[in-house]
Amino acid sequence: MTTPPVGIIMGSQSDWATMREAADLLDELGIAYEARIVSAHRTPDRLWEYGKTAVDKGLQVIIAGAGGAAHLPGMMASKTRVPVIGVPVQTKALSGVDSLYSILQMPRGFPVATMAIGAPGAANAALMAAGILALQDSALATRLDEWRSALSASIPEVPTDD
Ligand code: RP5
Repeated sequence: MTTPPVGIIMGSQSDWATMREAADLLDELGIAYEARIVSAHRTPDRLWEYGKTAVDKGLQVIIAGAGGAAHLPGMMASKTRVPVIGVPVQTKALSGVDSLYSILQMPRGFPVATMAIGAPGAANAALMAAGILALQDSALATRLDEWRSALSASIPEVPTDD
């Protein structure tokens, strides 16, 4: 079985409601992915194994979502040179600001491309992954350009009262 180019990983089943936004957008753009629960705190060995094998498996982008003390994206970035896009999942206690700060402020040397908090961030993570893959895939580049044009075309120029 060949590995898809994108890995979507998340700290918990509870993150899937958010991370599905990324999966749905990858589906829309015709990009294959795998989705896995890989927790930095609860399954550290799984995290280590996923990061250790990412390059050899052929993953090209990893989208990592987590909430709270969200160490998953940063730890994954420390374990593989595959680009990691971080999605701060919105938490109840601190509205996702905890997740955002946990993911965003990486030390020099191990970057995580950090998206917005919650569902918009997950969707943008998919679009960011698509942009990276489109550099080497002209058919995908065309699909992404069309997707962006359709979004622009859907925005009305004049506001209405309803
Ligand atoms: C993090 O803790 C997960 O990424 C999740 O966002 C948060 C809460 O997890 P659950 O208690 O819902 O499993 O590790």
